[in-house]
Amino acid sequence: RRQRKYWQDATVYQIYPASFKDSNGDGMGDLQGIISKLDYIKELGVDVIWVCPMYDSPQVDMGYDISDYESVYPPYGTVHDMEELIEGTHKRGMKIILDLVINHTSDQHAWFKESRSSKESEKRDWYIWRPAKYDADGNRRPPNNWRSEFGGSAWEWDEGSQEYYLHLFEPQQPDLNFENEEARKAIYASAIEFWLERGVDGFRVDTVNMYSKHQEFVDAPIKDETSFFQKAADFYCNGPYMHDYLSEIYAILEKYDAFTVGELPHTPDPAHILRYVSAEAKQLNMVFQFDVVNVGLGPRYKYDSKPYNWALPEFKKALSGTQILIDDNDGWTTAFLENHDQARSITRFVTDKPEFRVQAGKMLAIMLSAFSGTLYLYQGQEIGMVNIPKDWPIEEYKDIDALKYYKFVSERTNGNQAELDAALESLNYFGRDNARTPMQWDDSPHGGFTSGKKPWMRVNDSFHEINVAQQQKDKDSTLAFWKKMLKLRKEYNDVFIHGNYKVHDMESPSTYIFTKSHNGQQVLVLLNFTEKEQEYSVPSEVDGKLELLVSSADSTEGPLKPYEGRLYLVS
Ligand code: TEU
Repeated sequence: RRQRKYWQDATVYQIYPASFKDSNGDGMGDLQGIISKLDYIKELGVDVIWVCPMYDSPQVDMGYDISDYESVYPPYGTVHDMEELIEGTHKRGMKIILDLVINHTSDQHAWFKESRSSKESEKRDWYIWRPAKYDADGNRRPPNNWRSEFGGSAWEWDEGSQEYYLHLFEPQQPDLNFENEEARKAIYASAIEFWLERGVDGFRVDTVNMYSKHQEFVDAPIKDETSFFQKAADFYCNGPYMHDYLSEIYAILEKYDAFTVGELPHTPDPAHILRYVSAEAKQLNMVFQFDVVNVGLGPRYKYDSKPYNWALPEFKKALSGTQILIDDNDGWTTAFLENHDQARSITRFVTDKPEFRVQAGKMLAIMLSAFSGTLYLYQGQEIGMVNIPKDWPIEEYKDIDALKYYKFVSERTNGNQAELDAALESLNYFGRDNARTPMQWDDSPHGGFTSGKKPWMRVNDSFHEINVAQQQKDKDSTLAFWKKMLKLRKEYNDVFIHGNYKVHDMESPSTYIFTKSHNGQQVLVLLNFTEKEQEYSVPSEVDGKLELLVSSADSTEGPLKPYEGRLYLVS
């Protein structure tokens, strides 16, 4: 094994600028709001903050549609505020990483405006333009049948210049053409070097495996008979030049000693993942695998599924895939359950029933803290925030992905109310909006998120019971528990963060029992995912006296209490 890097042992705290803290009462979170909470974050035991896109953007996809990489979305602040944030983070001994969104820009980016201006434009080839196809009846058709990630065609017809352009996400997010070297150099300079020069310590790299598309642009196989558009991830993910592009990016980052965590969707094969994260390959430092957050999703459309439509072994298998990835090789992994694209983990993977949700949150804290890899916490996870209340109407949902799905169901079923209710139920369970409600700071109006009259998105009504101020006063709170777990994780970092993982009850539908071992040191982790007491047996390879390090239910031995997590040191 190589020498350890600081980011391996780090806890990273993810901030969603729109919803973290509003400092000026306009209802939107902002950079000064983040700066005002740096001490809170530091005190939690965090080492690195990750700030989601704060760049200038028309906000079609909450800032993942960037119109200018070198300026800040005005409601969030200015580049000067960013410099202050970077400095404030460093002053407190923390690092800061930004989101790197370069697979696509906004259609309002100057480059795209120029590219679309005419077929002869100097920047035409910076994006992916293709002529129309025509069917037997002479109807215009897109170049192929690829479906975009948010549904509908991945191609948009441009009336002005009479060609289609590719967009793997919304039409307002045209894909850059990485085959064009000039475009690549320009995006590296604007999105990467500009911010490294201002002192950021690395990047979370958005959709990192989509830059290189198979250039034949052939039709994807028809698996969904109900639609012309088909899932095509195999054609636009992990394409032929992916690793060349990542080598170029790595070379830039290396000069600044910056680190990266890539978002790696549609890539289940461990050998394949290793090509991205092995230290020797010099591509990325670690990735987010998607198996865990995909548990229970519909096969054709992700929201075509019902709440809790999965069993515990699936969840354990997915998590285990992140843990065994780094056995006996020089790669690195991540431990996470939440981000701005995912529902709240307590609701999604355990239960948010009022009598159990605190237990559930503490149990997940034990699980995540004992996992190998860099730990990622999403804002609000530390206080056990839960999903949006079930009775919120669709009008409270803001995410383009959710609203498009709802519209799609409405069209598919001619507005059938039962189907629409089912769609809302699914969005309430899986939807991205669950993560995007404002942070719950206290029990004053709007949870103390804003002093203004109306936040950009409604605050989850649970702020009366779940908020930072209340939990700071309570030594048994989820917040206090997370602080304790993050300390333990540092204290026992060899075995928690770098240990070898082994699961002992993969097929059990009720419990999750695993061990971590490192150079003769061992811990045993016992988790009860049910609301009943559960007996367990100590795995045979656990050889020694069990010394309790922590229990989320204050028990020391005997059967596991409902949703209890317990962690023993084997000595
Ligand atoms: O997400 C990319 C991604 O692959 C998904 O998880 C995506 O959220 C899902 O397909 C939606 O159903 C990243 C960002 O995290 C996400 O917020 C952006 O919307 C997306 O890229 C486009 O930039």
